[in-house]
Amino acid sequence: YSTKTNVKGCTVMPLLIQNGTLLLPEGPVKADLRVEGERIAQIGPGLPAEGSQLIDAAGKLVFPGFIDTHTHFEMNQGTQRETADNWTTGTRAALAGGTTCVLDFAEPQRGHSLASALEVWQERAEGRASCHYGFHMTIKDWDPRIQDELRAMTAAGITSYKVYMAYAPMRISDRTALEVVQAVGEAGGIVGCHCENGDLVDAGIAAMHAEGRFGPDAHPASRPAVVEAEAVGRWLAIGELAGYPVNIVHLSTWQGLEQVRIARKRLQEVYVETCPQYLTLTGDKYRLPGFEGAKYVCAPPLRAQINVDALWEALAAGEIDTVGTDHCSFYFNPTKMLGREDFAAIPGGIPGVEHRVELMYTYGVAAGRITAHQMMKALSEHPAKLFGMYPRKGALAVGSDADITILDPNASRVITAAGQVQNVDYTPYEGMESRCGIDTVLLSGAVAAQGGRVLLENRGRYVRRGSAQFWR
Ligand code: DUC
Ligand code: ZN
Repeated sequence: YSTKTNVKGCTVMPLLIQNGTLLLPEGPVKADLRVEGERIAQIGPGLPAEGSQLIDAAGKLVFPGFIDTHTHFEMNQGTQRETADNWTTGTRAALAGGTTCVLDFAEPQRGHSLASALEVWQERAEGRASCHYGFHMTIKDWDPRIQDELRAMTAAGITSYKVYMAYAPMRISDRTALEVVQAVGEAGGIVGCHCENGDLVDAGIAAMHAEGRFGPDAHPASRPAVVEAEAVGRWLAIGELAGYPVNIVHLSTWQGLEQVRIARKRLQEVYVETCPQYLTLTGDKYRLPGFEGAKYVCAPPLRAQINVDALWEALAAGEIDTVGTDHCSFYFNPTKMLGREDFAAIPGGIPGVEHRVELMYTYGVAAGRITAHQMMKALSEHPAKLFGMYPRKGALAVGSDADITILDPNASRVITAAGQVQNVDYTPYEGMESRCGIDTVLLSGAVAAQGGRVLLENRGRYVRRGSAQFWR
């Protein structure tokens, strides 16, 4: 076999992953996989080994590199509420945890162009990212000038957007949301929505304050399930009127799920993301002693167990399409402490980019709730399809990028902040068991992480994405 150059620019031998269980698009198959240069060159049983560097994957699961559909790295607005992870540390943690590509949210400042946000995000990520990356674009303002930018965004490889129904500085009206979905749809993109009713959240916070409740336990009470479900229903009405498929980010409730089912009954095309925190943690955390509950403050909030069960069932039934982290890490001390006197001032967001794969395997696959093939779809194939990267990414297939994660189902460990790569002083998953190991991670054909340790840094590249491939 001919030698080729890899992501480091070095000449490398072909690499042969032997005897693993490959999670192919059609299902798991015991076979070998050869990588040449940055691509997958061959898949089959008993491939000849001579001339190749060997990786023994016997007893292990070989996945197409995992894609995190939802991160917020370096969301710094020049305030005290800066995120703990920047592009260097966040992508390093992603890679250590088996994620080879992240889609982060570029956030224009109010009144600024989409191009300005893209430029800032490109500058932050370029040369610093340790995994591959793309950007969704957040739309806060909507006017003819912004609408005109959509074509340039498509050309730049931005084909997915987000709007917010909550958060005073970002939320848009229903009428604006309708126009955004139509314009983005015409441009070949898809819009996701943060579905919480902002007015009702404001009312909920005021009601908590009026009752003298200022601690973290008031956070979930201020934005209960119905606040999400109403917004999901409204967002789906907007999608139906616009006549384009829409996405729902970080769904957390069974009531929201029911709204999705109603929309699908009327044959509406809707895609749904949830996050590991809504699948593995519950709202009990907000009642931890002292200010501990602040570590779990995120929006939407953690919910009761009935929602956790419903989300797993929906994932297993194919009703939920993607699992992204919404990684938005803040130091407990000093950043979360900004809300010591008032839960509404606690910066909302939790870390997760490093632990998503282990959590989904442990509490999903090992627990018998979903299969490894379903995990592959939710964490790799579906993100790649919905966000215009398939089959270059999201598939173990000849010609696809050799972004590959080998998982050892016979390893185990306990997740701790002390042992994490993420640059943050806690993890919401502290003490939880991981019933697998992230054995080896290939990034564009190069061994970039092993055993949770990053071997190659700053080799991530921008992914210029195409239009969504819808499958519903
Ligand atoms: N929710 C959070 O908790 N943080 C970042 C953005 C979001 O939607
Ligand atoms: Zn988010």
